[in-house]
Amino acid sequence: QFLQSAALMGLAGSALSTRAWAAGLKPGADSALIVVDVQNCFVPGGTLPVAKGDEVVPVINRIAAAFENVVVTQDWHTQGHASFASSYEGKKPFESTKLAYGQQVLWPDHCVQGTDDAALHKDLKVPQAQVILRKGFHKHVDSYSAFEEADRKTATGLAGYLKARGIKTVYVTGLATDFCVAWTALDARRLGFKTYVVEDACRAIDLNGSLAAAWKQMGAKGVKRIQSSDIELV
Ligand code: VGL
Ligand code: ZN
Repeated sequence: QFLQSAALMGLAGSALSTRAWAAGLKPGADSALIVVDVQNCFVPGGTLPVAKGDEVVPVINRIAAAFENVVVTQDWHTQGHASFASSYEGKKPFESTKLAYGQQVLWPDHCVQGTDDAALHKDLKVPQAQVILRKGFHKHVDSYSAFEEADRKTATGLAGYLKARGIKTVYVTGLATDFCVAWTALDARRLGFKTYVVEDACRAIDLNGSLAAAWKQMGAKGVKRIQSSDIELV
């Protein structure tokens, strides 16, 4: 009897340890979930739809239960924004151009302030969210990152907010993996936060290999790639 159950436990133990190295992550009071740009513009039917972007919603709703601290972001552009192809003669969406602060991908008009397109997805359920941070509202500067605008000078204030709240670890989710999620995660790491990206709680645009490049860069900079099943739900 004893030997039999010991053998069973051994088997179960090794099966578990080979299955998920990161399993059992327990976000505490010093962790925050960052929900990036889960807005109508970025799901099918929106102005800059990310393939299967709506699929992140149930995953985020499920893991949010494990977090006391939640930050939600919204891409929040002016009309005629510098990131819109329509702002330039002869430019088409998904081309790029050189702006004062560097190379800028040009997008279809999207997430214009106050429009239904810029509203959060109606099924996103994170009632405990404490801050909704809007970004990209300076007409001449884009902001993929929730921490710092594309000029790499203008802070959004999120790092100060999180540090003042005692947050040490962030879990980044949302849209799109290879743009706003990746830039947010890279800045979080650079600014001293332990940083996880929850892969199945994100979907990507994948423009000219941007998804593989984003994972490569995040890996090199110490951003950890996890799955929602690695987080212990209470
Ligand atoms: C995003 C492109 C343009 C994003 C925002 O949320 O990833 N991508 N604006
Ligand atoms: Zn944008």
